[in-house]
Amino acid sequence: MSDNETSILCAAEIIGNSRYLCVSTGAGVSAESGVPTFRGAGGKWNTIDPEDVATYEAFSRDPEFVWSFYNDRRVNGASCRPNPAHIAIAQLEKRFGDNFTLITQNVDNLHREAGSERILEIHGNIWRVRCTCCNIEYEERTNPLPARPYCKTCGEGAWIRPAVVWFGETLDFDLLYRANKALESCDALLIVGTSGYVYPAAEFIVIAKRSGARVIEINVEETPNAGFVDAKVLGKAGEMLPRILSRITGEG
Ligand code: BV8
Repeated sequence: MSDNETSILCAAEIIGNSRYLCVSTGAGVSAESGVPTFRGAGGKWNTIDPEDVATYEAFSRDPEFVWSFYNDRRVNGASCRPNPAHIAIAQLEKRFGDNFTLITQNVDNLHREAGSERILEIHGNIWRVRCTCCNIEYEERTNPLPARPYCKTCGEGAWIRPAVVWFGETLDFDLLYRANKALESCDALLIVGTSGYVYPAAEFIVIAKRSGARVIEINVEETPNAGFVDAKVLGKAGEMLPRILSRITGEG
């Protein structure tokens, strides 16, 4: 049996025998849907400096340039659909019921479109906007948005921004509190498609391990988490997750 097959079996055993499952996802879970990742081969940050487009300072300096970056992602995102990884995670949620929490760094909405409901979008959502004047937040599906998008309430001159968390901005306290509670409660943490580079998400494995959870990681390459995981599944999330799920359900 290959090492990876052994890891798939080990992952299925951990999840199948756990009481409370936490899943933490990054950009890699959406790669097979056509959403570019940030780091690694073809990563967004290989050609664009995050400081130029994903900070409040960048937006204050040149909001049109920042919106051109997010409009490109919205236009690309409109043609992206959930892949088998998103669907498998939604099926795991159905299996675990209230003893399940999905924490995602992704802003692409694909977990919701796949049917996930117990989801914490800790970095926000690219289909939501927030007014920089009145602070109202709402879903805005106009795609692409105008080069200079303004608040639907305040009107001309009142810029809206993407309702996402930029570097240097704090995460929503309630979301972070709920994520930490779930990580402290789980006895299995499944980490899918994250480079483990961005904080505070990079620390989720520490919280879960400290609480006694066993950890599985699915990635196409080794990450800094490698030394801490109980099962390391090397492969594409869209291929590995259905294989793990079928082992759990006895169909595989
Ligand atoms: C904060 C939203 C308080 C916008 C994003 C402690 C130490 C050092 C630095 C810090 C720290 N605390 C805070 C910081 C600063 C900063 C940070 O972490 N910097 C990094 C660069 C070191 N953090 C913050 O500013 C956070 N705020 O902590 O507030 C504070 C503030 C200042 C100072 C102290 C405390 C806010 C961070 C949120 C930033 N916003 N996104 C947007 O999307 O436009 S982050 C951005 O990166 C995305 O959300 C993305 O999801 C996220 C993380 O990246 P990944 O998801 O991991 O994606 P990546 O491309 O890196 O990796 C993809 C992985 O998938 C790879 O491993 C690849 O191998 C794998 N893969 C590819 N294909 C597949 C696959 N795996 C499986 N299957 C496949 N098919």
